[in-house]
Amino acid sequence: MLNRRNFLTAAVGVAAATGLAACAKDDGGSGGSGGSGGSGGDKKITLGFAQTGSESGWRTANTDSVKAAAPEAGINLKFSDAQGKPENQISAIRSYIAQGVDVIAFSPLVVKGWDAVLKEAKAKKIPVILTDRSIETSDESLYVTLVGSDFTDEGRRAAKILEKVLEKAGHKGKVKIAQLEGTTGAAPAIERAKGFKEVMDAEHKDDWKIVVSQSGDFTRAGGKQVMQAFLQSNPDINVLYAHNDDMGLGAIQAIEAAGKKPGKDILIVTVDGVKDGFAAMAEGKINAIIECNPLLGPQLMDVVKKVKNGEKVERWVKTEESDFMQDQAKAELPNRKY
Ligand code: GZL
Repeated sequence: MLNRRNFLTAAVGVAAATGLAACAKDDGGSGGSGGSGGSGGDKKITLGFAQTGSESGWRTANTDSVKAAAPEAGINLKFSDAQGKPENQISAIRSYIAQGVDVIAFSPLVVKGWDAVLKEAKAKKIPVILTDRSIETSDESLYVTLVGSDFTDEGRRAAKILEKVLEKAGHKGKVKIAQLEGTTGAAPAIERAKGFKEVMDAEHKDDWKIVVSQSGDFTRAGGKQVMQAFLQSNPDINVLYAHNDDMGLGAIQAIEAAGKKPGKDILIVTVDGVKDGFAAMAEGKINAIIECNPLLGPQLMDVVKKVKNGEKVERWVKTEESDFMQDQAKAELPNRKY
């Protein structure tokens, strides 16, 4: 969600927020965050983390990474699971504010609706870090930084790798694309669709068309259910672009139930790179995967310490990730950590 303009504005925001963190630290005895969470010096930092839920293999790996990295960094972690409900995330953040944690981090389920609760955190001088997903806000000082991927770039990469998949398959004729979108209103869903469309509009105006597009909510069940409907309404689909592996894996079940061959009759590109996605790709059922790294725990803890110590942090700590074609799947599968 951050473009060049936002980035510059945000740099100012960082100064303000970091200043907050710094002055929070300078509060000394009041526990830095204005609560019992821990003042400067050697007292353990307390981090309140509000997770989205457990909707996908990616999310499970992300949760495991955060939970493992906290003790390794000597950080006291309070963790909550919103079970897919933004209102639960807001309640969890309010609870962390009331407990006076030192830092709050969360993966916003959707981009809108966070200003009020983040203003409450700012009023208590508790710095907020976004992990994984970004938000839309008019006040850039409400969070210090985003630790996560560039989803728009992932969408562009998905379209570019689809060009290679079509060439490798010797595809001829029109490309009729079904798109399984992530959770409605979530940054990865908005941005993976946007990046894909950018490339399609610029380079494939005449030969590619997204004939149907709907949210499968990042789950296997959602992907299967929506793909069943796609196949009934658009039986001539020949490409599936799924915003995550889990929806792609659900869609594969629907494609096979319809008597079609996933990876052959319908070429499939997904995003994430979880083990099960690579296993399906090794079986020839997925044609390419755009990696989105969930192992954000260590980076997050490093940023938490810097923010707590009033150090300057980048406005966006981007994660490194690669892209994989089907012929790389077998060799890569043993390396997958999630
Ligand atoms: C992406 C993350 C998305 C994954 C899905 O960073 O927010 O949410 O792509 C997960 O698997 O559910």
